[in-house]
Amino acid sequence: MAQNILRWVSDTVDTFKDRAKDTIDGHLPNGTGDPNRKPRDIKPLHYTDLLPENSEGFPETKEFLQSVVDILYDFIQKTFDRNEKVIDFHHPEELKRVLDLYIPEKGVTIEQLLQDCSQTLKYQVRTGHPRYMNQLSTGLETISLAGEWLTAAANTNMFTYEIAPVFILMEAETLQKMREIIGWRDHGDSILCPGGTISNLYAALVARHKMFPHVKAQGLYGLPAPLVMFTSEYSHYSIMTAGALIGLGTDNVWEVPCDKRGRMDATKLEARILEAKQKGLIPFFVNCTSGSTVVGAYDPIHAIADICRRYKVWMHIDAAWGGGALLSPKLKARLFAGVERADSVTWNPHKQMGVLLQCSTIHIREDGLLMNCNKMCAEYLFQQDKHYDTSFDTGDKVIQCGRHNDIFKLWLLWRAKGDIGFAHHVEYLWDLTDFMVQEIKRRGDTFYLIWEEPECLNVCFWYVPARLRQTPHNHDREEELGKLCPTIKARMMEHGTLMVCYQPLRTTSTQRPNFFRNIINNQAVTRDDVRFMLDEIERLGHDL
Ligand code: ABU
Repeated sequence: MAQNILRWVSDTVDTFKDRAKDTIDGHLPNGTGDPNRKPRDIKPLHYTDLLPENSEGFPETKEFLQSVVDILYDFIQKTFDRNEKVIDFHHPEELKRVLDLYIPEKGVTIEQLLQDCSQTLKYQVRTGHPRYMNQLSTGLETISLAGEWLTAAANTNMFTYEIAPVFILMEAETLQKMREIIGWRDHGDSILCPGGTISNLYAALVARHKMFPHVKAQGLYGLPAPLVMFTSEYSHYSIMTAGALIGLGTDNVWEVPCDKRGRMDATKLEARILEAKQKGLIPFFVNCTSGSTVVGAYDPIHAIADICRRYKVWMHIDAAWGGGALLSPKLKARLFAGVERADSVTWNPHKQMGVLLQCSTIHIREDGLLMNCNKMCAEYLFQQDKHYDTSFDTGDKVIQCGRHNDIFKLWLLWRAKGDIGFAHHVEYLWDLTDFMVQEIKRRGDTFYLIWEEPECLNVCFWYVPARLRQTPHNHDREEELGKLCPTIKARMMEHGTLMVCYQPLRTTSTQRPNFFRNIINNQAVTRDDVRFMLDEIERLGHDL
């Protein structure tokens, strides 16, 4: 018995030795099966029949992925088809009944998985549809989509050159180009982030590190006085988030009133900075918004930069939304004069540049700050004695460890369009927005434009039903018009024909009830779509 066991162990060891030798010699395992073999019917198969579980399963794996891609093609085709709905809306409880979300004990078949993929896209909002104008990120750029597919297949992490050599170089090249557009030719540092909120958080972290580097080790305990940040009342809430996350508290993020067009009032900024100083607080950070989320306003860069310089305060520009205008020389001159004076800039290619989600960047004027602020020198990952130039390892600049590859879909789209194509891309959006404004004006008292000359792609308005058209425009009328927005929006979604966002705008100095904010940020949108959108709102709201 003991001898049998010994022989079995010895035979098994020999087998493994042979396999190891064959593998080294390149004989075994035998690749991924015969790629020319006709695949079996994949419907009844399971994941165990595909790679990586089945090393001979390449033909079936390919067949499965082809079937998924066919489902994606169908979704893409419907996305751009104006006869198809933007959304097949169901309330959550109803949708739960329609979908099969249960995760079973025993895995389902490939056929079921393909059905799951179809069902998932059937009920997904078509955010690339020319009648989807709901959010700041809309559209479906084909080239960027291809980039995202490739990225998923490469499935790498962006922390070291060691495991993402091509993508790391691509990222460095593209971010340098973006800094050059900002106006920082030979200096600065940047990184791709998981969204504008995180980009803005980096700005606040780095600004504080520049002023009080010892906070990194000692926390807030060593500060001589509380720090204060300033931002316009219409800025994005992520500045508040940054204040909370870096330990200042939202009470120490001071809002600055805006002028009638929604731009930060620079005189009031200065007054607020002086007020903070008088109270013994330390002003350290001003956020200047370029393209505010609801209004689409561009704060006055030069005026704010002068004040920041005077009081030695870090100047950040949140151009997460409005940054696309940097790509058009004429829009840049109009909206971004002085951008190079900023200490940091957030710019989200997943917004006006149409890059697939997510793709956000933060740019810092002073090189080395990002690294010094965030590095933790984890030796298991960022070994300094690697055989290549480790300055290409970006992972220690960031506050996350694992970082998604967001560069390829941006780089590929920029390669496709070139600078000229991107200038046309953003100018087309501005032209179409201008057309929308003219079209609203042409329709007389059917619509009420809140900002008559939008600076960005945000068009804010009310639909005015016949019964209110002769009423003088005052607070009561605005309240009444505001009440109609949720009903019209609900009808848009139930009919599935259109999606436009609505919201109130309430700050210390503004009390505006609900109104529509339309965003044209999709190359598929045409003048006819703009006309359709206004006609459709009239149709959906005429009886209210
Ligand atoms: N991060 C701001 C996005 C808001 C919007 O799409 O409306």
